[in-house]
Amino acid sequence: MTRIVTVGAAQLGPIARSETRSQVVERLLALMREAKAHGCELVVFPELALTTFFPRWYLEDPAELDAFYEREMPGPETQPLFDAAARLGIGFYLGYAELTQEDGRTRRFNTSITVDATGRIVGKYRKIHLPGHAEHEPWRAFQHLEKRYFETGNLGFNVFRAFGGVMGMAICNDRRWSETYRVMGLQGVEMVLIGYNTPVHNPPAPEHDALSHFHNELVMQAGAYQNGTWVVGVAKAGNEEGVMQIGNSIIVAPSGEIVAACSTVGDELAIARCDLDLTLSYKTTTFNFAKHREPQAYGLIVERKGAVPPPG
Ligand code: CDV
Repeated sequence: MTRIVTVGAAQLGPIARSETRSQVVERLLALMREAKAHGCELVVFPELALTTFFPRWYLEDPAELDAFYEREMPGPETQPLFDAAARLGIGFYLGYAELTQEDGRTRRFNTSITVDATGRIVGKYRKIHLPGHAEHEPWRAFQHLEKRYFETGNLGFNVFRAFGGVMGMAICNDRRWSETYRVMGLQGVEMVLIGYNTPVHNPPAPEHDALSHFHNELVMQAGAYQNGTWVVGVAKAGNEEGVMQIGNSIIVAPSGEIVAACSTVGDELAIARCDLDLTLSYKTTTFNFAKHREPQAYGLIVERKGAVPPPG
C-alpha cells in the first residue's frame, strides 16, 4: 500500500528586523510556488516565520514588542498565503507569534498552524517547551527571552486528520523532548511538522555548540523511529541580526533515516515523497504500543532497583 504525501521543507534564510511582513510573505509565496512546481502537497515553514527571532532582544517598549505578534490569522498581510494555498492546491505549516484576548486577558503564544490545500486552518498548536529565561541576562552574547514573551502552550500535543493521514505539530525546543513525539505517537501520529530557530551558540553551555547539527538530527531521527512516524524539521537559518542559526532542515522517515535535507543556510526547499503507510511497518512490529509497551511495569522497575524508596 502507498499513501504518498509530497512534502517540502521550506527553509528560510535570515529575516532582518527591518523586513516588513509583506516582504517576508513574498519569500514564503516564492517557496510555495516552487514547491507546487515540484509536486508538493504540503510545505513546512519555520518557527516565527513572519519576523526576525525577536526573543534575542530585551525589549522594554511594549509597542515595540507587540509589533512582532499577529492579532489575527489570517490577517491582511498573511491572507495572500491562504489565497495561494487555495489557488495552487497546496497546504502549509506556519509558525508565528500570537497575541490574543483569552479568558479576559491578553495572552501571547509561540504558535503554529497547519492549513490544508483549500486554504482552511486544520490544526493549531501553541509551543509547550519554552527555552531560555524570563529576565534580562546581560552576560549573554544575546538573549533568549521566550519565557518572558510567551506563555506555555495550552492546546496540548493533539493530532488531526489532513493530507490523507494523522498529522501533528511541535515547535523548535519541543523536538528535543521525547514526550512530544510519544504523546502524539500514542494517538497514532504519522507525520510531525516542526519549525525551529536554533542559534549555533548556546550561551549557558558553549561546549554544545559544535554538536548543534548532531543534536538536531539525533532528536528528530529518534522521535521518528521510536514512534513510527515521519518528521519534518525546518529551520530559519543563517546569520540573523548577528546571531548564527543552524540550517540542517531535514525530512526523516519512520525508519529514522534522513531522506531529504537542505544544504545551505538560505531560503531553500528540500523535498521528499513520504509514504504514510511506511509508518505501519514500525507501528505494527517493533513499536506496536498495544502489544509491547508496558507502562504498568515502568514504575516497578525503578522501585526494584531501589532508586526511589517505596511510598510510606
Ligand atoms: N527557538 C528555540 O526553541 N530554540 C532552542 C534553543 C534555545 C536551544 C532550540 O531548542 O533549538
